[in-house]
Amino acid sequence: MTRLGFSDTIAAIATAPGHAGVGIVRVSGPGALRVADGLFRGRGQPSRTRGGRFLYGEFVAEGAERLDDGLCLVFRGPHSYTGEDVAEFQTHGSPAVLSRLLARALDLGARPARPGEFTLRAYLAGRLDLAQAEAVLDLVNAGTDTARRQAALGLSGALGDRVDRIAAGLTRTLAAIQAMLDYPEEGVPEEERGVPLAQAEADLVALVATARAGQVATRGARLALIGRPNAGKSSLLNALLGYERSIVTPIPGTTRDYLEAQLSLAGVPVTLVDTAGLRETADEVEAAGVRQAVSLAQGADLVLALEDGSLPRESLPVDLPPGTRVIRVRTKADLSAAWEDAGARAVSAVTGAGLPELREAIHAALLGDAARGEAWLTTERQADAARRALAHVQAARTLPDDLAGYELEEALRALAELTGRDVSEDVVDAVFRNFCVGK
Ligand SMILES: Nc1nc2c(ncn2[C@@H]2O[C@H](COP(=O)(O)OP(=O)(O)OP(=O)(O)O)[C@@H](O)[C@H]2O)c(=O)[nH]1
Ligand SMILES: [Mg+2]
Repeated sequence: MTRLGFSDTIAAIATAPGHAGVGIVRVSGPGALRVADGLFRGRGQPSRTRGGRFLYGEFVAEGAERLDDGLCLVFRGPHSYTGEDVAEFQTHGSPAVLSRLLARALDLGARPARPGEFTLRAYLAGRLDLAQAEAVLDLVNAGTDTARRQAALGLSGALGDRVDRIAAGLTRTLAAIQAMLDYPEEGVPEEERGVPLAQAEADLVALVATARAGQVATRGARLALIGRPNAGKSSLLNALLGYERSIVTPIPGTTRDYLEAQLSLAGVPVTLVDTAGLRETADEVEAAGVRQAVSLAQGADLVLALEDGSLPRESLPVDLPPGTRVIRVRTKADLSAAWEDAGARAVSAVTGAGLPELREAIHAALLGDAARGEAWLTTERQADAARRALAHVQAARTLPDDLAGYELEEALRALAELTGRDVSEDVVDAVFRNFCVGK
């Protein structure tokens, strides 16, 4: 990495745009405390204050114009978020005050920070690994408790630890293989190769399985309700939401345009999508709705396939891509059942019977493979690296020692990418591009 040892000092408004009780301008870099000296007047001088302290006083612009009063927090590198000297100015949360304060900091020699640049500096200073930096972003964006919990785990370094444990096992096996390459007639003993590699494979399979849950927890899931006309899709959507969002009538073909509604299912943000009933139709408008329904189902994280339980069963006229997760639902369970199927959950939108179980089944289908309390993969970048590591370990298990050694080196490289110890600048840039300015 070529960007270590920054000579420039960066500044940004760290709080969200708009009016609030408190607003924060953050400055980091070798000149941070000099900038603070230039715009803060209080009982002490920031550059003469010990790290981890705060001063009360006022912020002044050029010509000694008083902008606001507030706090100046002083952090000294390496004991700061970025690892550099950092000053944070807490004022009243007024966009007018904050923009003047930032302008003054720039006058005094700071430059505007790019998105995520504070966290980038923390990463480059070795204070966070790349997975932790991504967890910072996940935490900032967390809208639900599940997302917050996973981000906090990621930020604690739990994901890096989990990956490091796997890497440590692979490294030991690689060392054993390399030590034996000079004595090929002996071969690496099973307990130093076969056994640990089987363990590493199992650990990686479990890790890869968390990717789906991690992405669902942080970004939410799309859940499409499909079925024939009058199957009860709109009624079930309303029942899950607890209010009348979608129009329900006894006329088949009521829903045409699809419709979305947000729901939090035990801390997971879910977008429910109600769709037009699937059938052959000469009505051009309805046919367009049916085409949309099929593509919505194909793009959903989970499909609820509804069939009317009060009528003879007919198969669903739709092909879903292999691997699509489907929960089958037998609707109208308050009426006498025309068919039974252990694979379909009986639900009544009228009485609410079966709804709690359906909610649980949805939650389990979305998060099922990942255990609570463990660090999950939360970005596609992480998932991709973990999948590649798994493929190399699987290859290594089947190959002779010399070739297995090569595969293990590749697996270790993929794991190092996951935690960001071995990544190109492009990857790092791509990660931090998603951040907001000031973080
Ligand atoms: N008894 C009973 N009737 C239901 C239930 N769910 C839906 N219905 C009735 O079934 C009819 C169709 O319900 P909708 O929710 O509009 O069905 P849909 O699948 O959205 O239909 P389209 O939008 O036309 O595709 C309405 O008359 C509902 O009152 C249920 O659980 N029990
Ligand atoms: Mg409908």
